[in-house]
Amino acid sequence: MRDAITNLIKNYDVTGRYLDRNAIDELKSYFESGTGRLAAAGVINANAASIVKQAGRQLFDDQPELIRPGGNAYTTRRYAACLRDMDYYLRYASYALVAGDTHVLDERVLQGLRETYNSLGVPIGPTVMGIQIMKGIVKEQVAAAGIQDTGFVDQPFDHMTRELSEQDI
Ligand SMILES: CCC1=C(C)/C(=C/C2=NC(=C\c3[nH]c(/C=C4\NC(=O)[C@H](C)[C@H]4CC)c(C)c3CCC(=O)O)/C(CCC(=O)O)=C2C)NC1=O
Repeated sequence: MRDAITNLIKNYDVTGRYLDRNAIDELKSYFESGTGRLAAAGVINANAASIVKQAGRQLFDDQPELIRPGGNAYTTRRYAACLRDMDYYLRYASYALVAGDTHVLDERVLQGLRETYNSLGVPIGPTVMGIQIMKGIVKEQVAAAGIQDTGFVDQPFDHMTRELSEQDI
């Protein structure tokens, strides 16, 4: 697992450099967004169950065929598996937000996921929609917690979206 600081130090150490102006600027921006990152983790922790529930409801309202016979989230077991996956995405997004780095997502969530989904017929498009709906909800709640610039919240959700959407070669 990596975070913004260890990642930066590793990059400088590889080439034996002192932390230069760029490094300091990068660290500054990480520390300046620290309050927001902690607020986001707090908001997610306090509301995880309702965020997942609300996002699931919105997703199935938009894509009702998912929960009809023949849909991938049809049957109680698969419906629950779908919401559980959303909960994984949210929890790991909160880790990545605090770390300021998406490495934890690559390592713990995304590795092999597309292959698993393809073999089970879990549709990627609606999964990505669910991730983006959660991003929107978290951003609203972070803004409501008094954080003005919520742009940093996008990073983990957009990273998972990009990596999941990437086409097989
Ligand atoms: C922490 C990292 C981690 C992830 C990400 C993860 C995902 C994951 N989701 C799975 C299944 C599943 N995932 C879904 C999800 C959905 N179906 C839909 O139609 C929706 C679009 C979507 C919800 C948004 C469903 C329905 C299954 C069960 C599929 C089946 O068994 O047929 C499976 C197969 C094994 C199982 O059922 O538990 C894995 C490994 N597991 C992990 O350990």
